Amino acid sequence: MKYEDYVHIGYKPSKSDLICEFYMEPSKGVPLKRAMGAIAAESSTGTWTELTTVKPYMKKLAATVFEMQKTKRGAYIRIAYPIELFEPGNMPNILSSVAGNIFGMKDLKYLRMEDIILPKRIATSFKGPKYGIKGVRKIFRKKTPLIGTIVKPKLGLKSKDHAKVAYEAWVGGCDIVKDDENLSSQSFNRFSQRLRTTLRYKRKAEKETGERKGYMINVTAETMEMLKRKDLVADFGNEYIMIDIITEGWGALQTLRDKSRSRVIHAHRAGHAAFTKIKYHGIAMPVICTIARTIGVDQIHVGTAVGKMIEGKKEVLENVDACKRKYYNIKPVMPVASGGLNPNHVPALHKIFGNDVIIQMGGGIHGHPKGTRAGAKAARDAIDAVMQGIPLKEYPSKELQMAIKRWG
Ligand code: RUB
Ligand code: CA
Repeated sequence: MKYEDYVHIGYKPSKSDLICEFYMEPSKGVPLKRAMGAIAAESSTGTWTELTTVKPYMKKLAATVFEMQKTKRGAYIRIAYPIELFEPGNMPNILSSVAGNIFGMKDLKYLRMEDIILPKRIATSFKGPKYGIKGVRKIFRKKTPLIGTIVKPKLGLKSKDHAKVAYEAWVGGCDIVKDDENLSSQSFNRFSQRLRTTLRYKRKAEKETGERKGYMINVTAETMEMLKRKDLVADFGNEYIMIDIITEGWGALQTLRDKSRSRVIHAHRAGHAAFTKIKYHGIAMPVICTIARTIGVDQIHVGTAVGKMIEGKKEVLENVDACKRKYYNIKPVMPVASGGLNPNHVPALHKIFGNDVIIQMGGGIHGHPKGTRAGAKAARDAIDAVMQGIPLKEYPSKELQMAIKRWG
């Protein structure tokens, strides 16, 4: 089959097909049909030349470009992939096909995967989230947005000081405290020491506040080491683990989910923008959300629309949709808004996300003029104000008013 033979606009995909949506621009001088066909061919059964080794029974394995919407420079296309092309329960395998070599082909100037729809048999061959939105809510017994913080400075604090910052945040009003994405087991703050000390302070904070508190400790490491850390977290009875899904890799994330029977998995997406940021090339964030959801994370960073990261409201809502849209019996994932946030952002965030969100503030809590505890109180008060329909400026909280003055 030639590249062009993989294009059949109007073809009706079967219910069991895996569907991908791409934006593509052909390179100069390459006909659109050839370029579209190249994507389907190279991500399924084809290559640059016709082969002598093809068997008649393989014909039904070819992917098909079945929809095309031209744009000024290229087209949005949809490709149907027969389910037999993939090994169920093997995400690296699936992505090596549909998000692999095709990004580097000369015939294409740009290619961006916009969406992926896995057929039921493939999607449900993965574990999916154990907790998801409902499960997370149950832990904290709360219906409002949850408030979290990242211990800052992100690197450098010794274990004891890290734990004390966490404690201050919890007693100030945070539900959740998390490690930063690049904190693992550096010499100044070893994993096991941090776990032990921070959990001691967590229990103290729970006792003093009468509330459930969460500690999302970062287990990101080489796979076997990561699993050891996950086990240690379980031995200490902590429900949460956090992982950097992009740098850890999809195979290792699957291993973590498979081996982790009852930890809540928080997914940090550090590095995603290397392929999600450019609008005409790479992989869009909703695809990342869908893959992570399929494998089974319970929470994932989706952008803020109002903070320091690049995504606007439209993109954030697309990410949230991928976390929450109907997806067979796979649970919705709790969206996390994080990056450059402070208490002033809470009303806008609530408008965008509704109640199903974890709002994380790092600098926006530890940068409060009166310190972490006051910063956490300001953040918590901002949530309370919004839930009561009171404008932040009118809410009787000196900590919140200071935060408004500082960043408003
Ligand atoms: C935020 C922070 C996170 C960002 C990453 O700290 O440390 O790593 O959330 O971005 P601060 P994203 O609150 O001080 O900005 O959530 O968009 O992946
Ligand atoms: Ca960070």
